[in-house]
Amino acid sequence: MVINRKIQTLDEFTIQQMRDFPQATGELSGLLRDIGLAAKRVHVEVNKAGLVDILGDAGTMNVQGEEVKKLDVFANNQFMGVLRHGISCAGIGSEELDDVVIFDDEISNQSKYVCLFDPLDGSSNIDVNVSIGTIFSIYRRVSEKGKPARKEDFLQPGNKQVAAGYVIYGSSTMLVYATRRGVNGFTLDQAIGEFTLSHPDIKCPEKGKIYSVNHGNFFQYDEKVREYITVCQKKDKTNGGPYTQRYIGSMVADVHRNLIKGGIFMYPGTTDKPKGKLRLMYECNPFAFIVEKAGGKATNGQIRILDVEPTDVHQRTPLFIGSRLMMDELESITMVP
Ligand code: P6P
Repeated sequence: MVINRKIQTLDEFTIQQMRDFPQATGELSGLLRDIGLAAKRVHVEVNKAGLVDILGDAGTMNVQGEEVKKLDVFANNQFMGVLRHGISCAGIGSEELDDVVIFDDEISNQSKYVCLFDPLDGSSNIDVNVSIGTIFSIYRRVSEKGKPARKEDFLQPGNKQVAAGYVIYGSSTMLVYATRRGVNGFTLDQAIGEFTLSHPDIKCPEKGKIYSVNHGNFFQYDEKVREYITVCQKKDKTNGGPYTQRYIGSMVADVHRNLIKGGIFMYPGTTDKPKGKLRLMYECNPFAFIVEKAGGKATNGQIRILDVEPTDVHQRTPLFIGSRLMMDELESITMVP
């Protein structure tokens, strides 16, 4: 009997990856499966969000008599819960947590990895039904296995990431993750309740025609950034200009679109916020890892995002990320002495 192997679930894919690497312990595969499980639970709640008024607003009791939590707190608790009770993670950092949480139990202390999360990025868009997402970053711990994880495990530069990914809760729910072996996308098949491989070996087009930036901050951007944005707007046969401007205001949605179609996303520093708005450790580093593995580039305007030495879990950074040739065009304007 021939088994239909065409539809490969996330679990089957991660197990296949493990079989291809006999020396692998399976911890990373297990960690990714845990994240997939939590993502499915968040998917269910996010898709009910429109009904929250019927079920009761966050902070109230719903019809089942349960306290309705804010969705980003709910998402944080789901990811923290599956990882704390799994066997592959020694602790997490999260946008929703003031400081890192070290799991410090016998099993977790034996784990090789720590994770950083933005559990529900763009959650302010939920009320207007705009796509939102979860972003995650995975590091091998540098502290001694067998003992509790330590703060330095979480403050490693992005070039030390073992894996990174995101979940986009949009027209469909997709989980995209990258390892050193490449970038793969899985779409949630609700008929079987599994993420199934839908976008194998994602490559970011080296050129695109979409630029994403918040024009409302235009006059607060550096002069060279404003010059590049003007280049994007000009008719020019040499670069295919003018480009199309698309800005959803949800990083996961904007960067995912550019990863698939080609494009550049910018959240520059402004006069009010010289470091920009986006967080290095659980927004910019994971996306920089993914986009670089797909053939694109990501900088803070001066250096590779992945080479920034972190000092705080919640530090912010300007971000320029996307198609290689568009990033080169940006740098030809903004990085000249
Ligand atoms: P602005 C959402 O709040 C977020 O953190 C990112 O997802 C998004 O790219 C950015 O902020 C949008 O910020 O200032 O343009 O509204």
